[in-house]
Amino acid sequence: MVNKQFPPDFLWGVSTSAYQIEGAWNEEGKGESIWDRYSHQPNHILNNGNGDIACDHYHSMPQDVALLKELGVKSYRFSVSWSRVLPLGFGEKNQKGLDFYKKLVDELLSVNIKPFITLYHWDLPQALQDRGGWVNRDTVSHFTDYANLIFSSLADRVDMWATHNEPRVVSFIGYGNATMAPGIADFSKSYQVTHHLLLAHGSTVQEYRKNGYHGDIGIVLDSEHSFPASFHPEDLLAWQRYYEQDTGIFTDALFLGKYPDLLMNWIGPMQPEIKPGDMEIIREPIDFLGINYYRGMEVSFHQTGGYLKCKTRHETLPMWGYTEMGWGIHPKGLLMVLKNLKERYGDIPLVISESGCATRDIGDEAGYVDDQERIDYLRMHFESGWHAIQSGINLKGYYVWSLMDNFEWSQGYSPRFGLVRVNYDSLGRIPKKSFYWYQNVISKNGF
Ligand code: GCO
Repeated sequence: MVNKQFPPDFLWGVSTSAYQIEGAWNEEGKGESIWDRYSHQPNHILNNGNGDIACDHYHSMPQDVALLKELGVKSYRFSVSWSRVLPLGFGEKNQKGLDFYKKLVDELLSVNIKPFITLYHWDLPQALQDRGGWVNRDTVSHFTDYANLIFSSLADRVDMWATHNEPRVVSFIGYGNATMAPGIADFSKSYQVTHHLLLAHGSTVQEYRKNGYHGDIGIVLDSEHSFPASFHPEDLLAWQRYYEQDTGIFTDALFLGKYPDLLMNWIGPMQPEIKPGDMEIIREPIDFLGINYYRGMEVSFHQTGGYLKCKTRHETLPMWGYTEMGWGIHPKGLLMVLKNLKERYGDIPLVISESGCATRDIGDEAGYVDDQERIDYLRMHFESGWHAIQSGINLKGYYVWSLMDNFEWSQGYSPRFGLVRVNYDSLGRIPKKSFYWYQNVISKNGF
């Protein structure tokens, strides 16, 4: 029996990203990206892992599309590797790289799966990093040109696009605490990087419209459910700074055309340089907002809590513990994040563009994983999605992270997020119990 039925055109999907699955890091003309460079340097990645081979998706793409077909997803979210199609980030294109994505799109369409393409999932071409990366305003126009190249090759058959994935991670982790590429430990750059990422987003959306494409274009942000530890004014203000840096700096810019005052006043001289007209570009209306949701976070004031003076604590369900990432499990938080977005910015179409968890995942002799924990996690979060729809939130789809186990950035291959187990020695794929559970949810359009 199905208790929680979803709307008929609901987009059940799964997500991946290029660097995390493709491998073939220097094959068939691909240029070096900042993730290639960063992971090839010692001590950046757990066990000195890297994405050189990853899941070898570049070579086993048809097999992976067959898995998607078996799963029954309506849509598949993946990203294009910029340096695979433009090895230097600009100039000469690499036709073989473009052909790979064309073939992927053709395969997906042949089995009725709607491609959802992310243009930037963190893998800047290294040649652009050498020119200053996202601190350099020129990267904005290089990104727009790159996007145009992809649109001209694929936008006739692809009608769902995200400019960036989680720009916060690029700005504040790539450039702030440096545990992600390009590994620059300098928060004073983070705000200029944020501004340029958003500018690149806005100008790409404008190009998309100008060229008359008729699909949907948006952006993907990560949003935790954060909340203050108490009603003490110091905690409330600490939480507000935290929230504005985590989410508000992006959403206020995208939907209100301004950066949040409290945070801007707090960071003072680190404020970005904004040229006249920039905020109008950033505010260019989008067709949907993608939200990656993973966890709940309690925030309190702490005198030595970094320059934001915040301390965080993962909030998890009673008796549940934490995922293998150490993240708190907070399904209701998803509903709260969506409600909050609607309250602040109005009735924007929303998509859960990522949601999932890393679990302990021990395979049996055949490699089969009985990942009941993942099923429980997903069911509770789907339930929040369902409640969101019942309460009138315009939620269009739900993409599970991830189709298969893959390269989890600085944590290497240790956390496993997949519905499909990847044996990293043989590169074989073995669907887990959660794969079959999700297959059933999709086929019934509910659970
Ligand atoms: C992100 C990325 C994914 C991660 C996933 C699990 O959200 O960080 O989009 O690449 O792998 O979120 O951490």
